[in-house]
Amino acid sequence: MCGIVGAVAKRNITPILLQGLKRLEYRGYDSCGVALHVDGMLQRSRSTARVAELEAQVEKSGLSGFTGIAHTRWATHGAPASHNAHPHFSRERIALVHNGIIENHDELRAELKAAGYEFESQTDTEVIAHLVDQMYTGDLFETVQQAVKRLHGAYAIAVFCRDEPHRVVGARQGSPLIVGVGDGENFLASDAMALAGITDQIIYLEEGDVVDLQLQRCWIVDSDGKPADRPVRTVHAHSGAAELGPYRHYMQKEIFEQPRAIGDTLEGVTGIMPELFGDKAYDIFKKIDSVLILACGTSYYAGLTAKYWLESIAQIPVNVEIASEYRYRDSVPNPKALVVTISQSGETADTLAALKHARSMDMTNTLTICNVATSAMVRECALAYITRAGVEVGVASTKAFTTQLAALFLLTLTLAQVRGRLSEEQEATCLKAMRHLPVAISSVLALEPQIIAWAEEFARKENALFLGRGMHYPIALEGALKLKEISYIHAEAYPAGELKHGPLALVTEEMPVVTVAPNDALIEKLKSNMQEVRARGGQLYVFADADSKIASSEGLHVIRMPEHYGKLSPILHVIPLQLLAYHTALARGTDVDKPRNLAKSVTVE
Ligand code: HGA
Repeated sequence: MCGIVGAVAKRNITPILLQGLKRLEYRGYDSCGVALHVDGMLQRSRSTARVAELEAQVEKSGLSGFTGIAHTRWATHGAPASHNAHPHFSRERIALVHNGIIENHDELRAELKAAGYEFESQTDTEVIAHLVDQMYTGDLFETVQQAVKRLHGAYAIAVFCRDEPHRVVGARQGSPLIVGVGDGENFLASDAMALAGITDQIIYLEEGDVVDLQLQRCWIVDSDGKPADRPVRTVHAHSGAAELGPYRHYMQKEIFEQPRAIGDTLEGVTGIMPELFGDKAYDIFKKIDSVLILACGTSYYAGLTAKYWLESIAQIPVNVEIASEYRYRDSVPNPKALVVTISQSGETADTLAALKHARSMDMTNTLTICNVATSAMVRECALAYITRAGVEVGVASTKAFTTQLAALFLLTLTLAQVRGRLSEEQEATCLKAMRHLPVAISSVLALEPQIIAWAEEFARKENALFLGRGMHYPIALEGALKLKEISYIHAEAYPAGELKHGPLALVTEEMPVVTVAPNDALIEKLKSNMQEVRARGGQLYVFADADSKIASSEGLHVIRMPEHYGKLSPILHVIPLQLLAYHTALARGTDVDKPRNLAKSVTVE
């Protein structure tokens, strides 16, 4: 979601800005643009198509320069149209890009209109551009420091001025922004990946920081205007998304990468040791009395699955909360809780805010599970476990989810051990099962041809129900989310026991009901729920374990998974649901990797 790149150099920076935008494309966007300082003037090019189109447009116009900014936009205020695309200009003097939401934009717009400013867009961003122009003192760095004090909400901005060539000013509050330090040139970007191959010397700006980028200067002040000494880190970012190889879409590739991703995530786990989560992990794990998991979307479902594991294996009470709810509701803080945030990018705005909210209430035992070692969440938490899924390009998360589950299972075992609830024998059995996961997943992936046949049927439907029980209920939720995200079929998930309390009213012969049916202690209960569906003519599509004795019959379609995989079974059972969503979307001809209205790292509230 939204990408920012900025540069000040002695060479033409247009290719650097466009290349940076391409590397940020995986985050999802609906329009893009670039602005440069050209012969004492501001010039820009914007497009509602892909960055490649923008590149062609820029090439045609011959746009080039030494100072500039670029942006991929995921619209929050104003339609995805070229007049709303960034960069925004103010009076041909200020050029600005922004990631985030300015909450007091209405008030500022009214004030600026009264002062004679004309608005070309419906965005909240244009307000900042005019505000900077209105407050301009002749020194952009000084002006931006004052201007951001008027903003309420979240922002990462990059701005330059016609009258100050070789200067770009950046600021962040609630949205990510990094500085890339070069040799006689300096850069800004939403993440280090955008600058891969340009510089690996990265400074992570902190909340409230404002940075002055010039050719030989990279000067940062904090929110009080005091010089801020931020460390320069060497970051070896991958140079963008990997090749597609034999796959048609990144989502398909990422589904098939799961054996490798899980193997990498658990590599180095030779035993259950708190240190896997950080130096202070043992001390923190020893003193906690409960776990509070904060997350959004798919990561929230990973958290829900972990609740079943943690309570049954580690016997510790767990609450799982949707981050955007937790951050705004009155809750009773428990300083003895372990606060666990889960996020693929480690930058998810709601989760980050929920973490800060928890900390502001003295909940300082914090752990994050995330896929980006340099992310804000890792920096903000006392402990971290980095999943090693690799870059996930598809907007619909797959390998990030299963690697989160692997990390959460490891956390469960670790807490169980610290609490004296894990025998050596159990530890050995669990470790063996974890090590075997890549092979077990591969055998589930081999079911793809059978799932494709089901997907042909699903493609003709407009609604679907997903059922699961126990720790497979969150897996049903994830399956329904995958299907709606990329195929746009309305799908809902229920704990199977809830059917009779309402959703059964929806069941007709037209309603496919996907059932996650592992051969666990609840299988007989689940079979009864399936009968309830069949009795109303519903079509059952059941993913059953090989040993669960459920056979296909009229209206009951069965795909057999490998034998029951015990507590780790959710990791296997989500995989056919990912494939079902993928192939259904493919059959419906949707844009699988970039579903409408959605973006990847969700850095706005
Ligand atoms: N609110 C601004 C920027 C949105 C954003 O961060 N996109 O990723 C807009 O709507 O243009």
